[in-house]
Amino acid sequence: MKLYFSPLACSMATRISLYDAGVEATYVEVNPKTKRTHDGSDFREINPLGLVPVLELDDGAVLSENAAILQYVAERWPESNLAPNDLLGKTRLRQWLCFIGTELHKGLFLPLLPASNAPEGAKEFSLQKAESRLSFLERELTGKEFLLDRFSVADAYLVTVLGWSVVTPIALEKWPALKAYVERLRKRPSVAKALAEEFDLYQKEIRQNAEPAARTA
Ligand SMILES: N[C@@H](CCC(=O)N[C@@H](CS)C(=O)NCC(=O)O)C(=O)O
Repeated sequence: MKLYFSPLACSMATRISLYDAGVEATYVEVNPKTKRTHDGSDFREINPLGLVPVLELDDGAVLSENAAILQYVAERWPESNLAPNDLLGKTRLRQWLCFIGTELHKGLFLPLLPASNAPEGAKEFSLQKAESRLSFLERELTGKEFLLDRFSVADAYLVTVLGWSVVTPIALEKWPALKAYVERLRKRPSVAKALAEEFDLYQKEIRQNAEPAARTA
């Protein structure tokens, strides 16, 4: 199984989940600027959209989209307890994955990332959503360790996306439960390992692309 990823991108959620589940995989880095892997292959032949994550299974099946891949990992290795088993719990998990993917990842953070080519108006429009989206999340996470009653793939996605705030005008200090959540989750071994590894790769990628900017998400 291969995970196509770019350092510190949303694909880190799958790396965290695989580490948490103790599942072996091959990690194939995609340069977000050139869309090439280390061996020079064009990643767009794997995903024509050029977007990570992509999970390629041993039988050659290619999976894309964070929410789908994360649920695949959780359901393929149920002993990892990365997702609930009951209908309501599964629905709550999907609710969070959709919220993170649409309201936070694409709707809020994407246009604000340094490498985004979103026009100023789009940045301003996104920033206006920060208050409602993050205050909602702040209320949901106050007094809770995780989004659900235990660590799940949704937490792997959320800690990845909230981590991008440092390169945006969003200061998490305004939402103390979110700040504490990120700090707490980053101490989890799977998160700490993924973050340390990808941070190093990210710095190399910046040097390689010769531009001090974060990726376009
Ligand atoms: N809808 C996709 C979006 C994935 C996505 O935005 N990936 C970003 C990294 S966080 C990416 O590959 N960006 C490269 C680009 O936009 O060219 C999903 O949820 O998986």
